[in-house]
Amino acid sequence: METTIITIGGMTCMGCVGSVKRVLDGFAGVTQAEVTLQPAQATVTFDPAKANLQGIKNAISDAGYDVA
Ligand code: 9UX
Repeated sequence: METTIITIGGMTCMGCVGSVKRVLDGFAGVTQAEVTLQPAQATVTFDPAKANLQGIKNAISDAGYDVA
């Protein structure tokens, strides 16, 4: 497993946090996801054989939030 912290822009309330959390929990290969508003970030643990960081970032971006 690999754990990474992704800084997320555009999350303004706990509803946003829930939306991002849902996206991450539903992403194949992600085994654990913690999302916080302050700081606005996600701590994601995933199986590198099943998911990659860019794919995870794209999913967050597709949900309407900003990732570097
Ligand atoms: Mo809160 Mo976020 O009303 O997309 S859910 S701003």
